[in-house]
Amino acid sequence: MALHRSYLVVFALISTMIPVMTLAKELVVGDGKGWTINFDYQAWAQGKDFRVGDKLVFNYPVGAHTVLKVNGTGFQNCIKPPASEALTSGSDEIVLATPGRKWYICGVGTHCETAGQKLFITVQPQPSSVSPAMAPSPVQSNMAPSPVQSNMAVKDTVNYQLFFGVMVAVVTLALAF
Ligand SMILES: [Cu+2]
Repeated sequence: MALHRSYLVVFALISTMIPVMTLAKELVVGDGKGWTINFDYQAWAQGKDFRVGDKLVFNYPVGAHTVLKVNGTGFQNCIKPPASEALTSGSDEIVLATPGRKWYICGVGTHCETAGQKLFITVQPQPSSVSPAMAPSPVQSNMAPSPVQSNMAVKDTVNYQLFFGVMVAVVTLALAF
């Protein structure tokens, strides 16, 4: 009986963790076009949900382009940081570690200036990974999404997924005890 209960607890914890883990996405910049010239990266970024923990992937033929992280001024005026800072692998992965605005440009030739090879995104904070096992009261006392999502102004399916995971965990815990 005690064993049965601990299985339920473990299941509750896992069902909370799975949606949190699947929240991290891999975003291939430019999709099939990759990181290239004469592509509208602002249009590509439009409407996409960039979250802390997500990964950007820049795909391009080695030597054809580079990836440079710059600030807003660098983005506006295509100011290249030292070449030593460039990513050059042809399949560069950048994990979005902090929320806020991020700017990337190509450092080759005048790709940034004349061919629009620049990307600007705004990274949203990762939804707080509230564990109902650790803090059951705010989730159970109020079934509205607000206690879990109070610091987010988002209504995307990912958050519903997280909320669903929390609900499953709460119900499972309720059955266990
Ligand atoms: Cu380039």
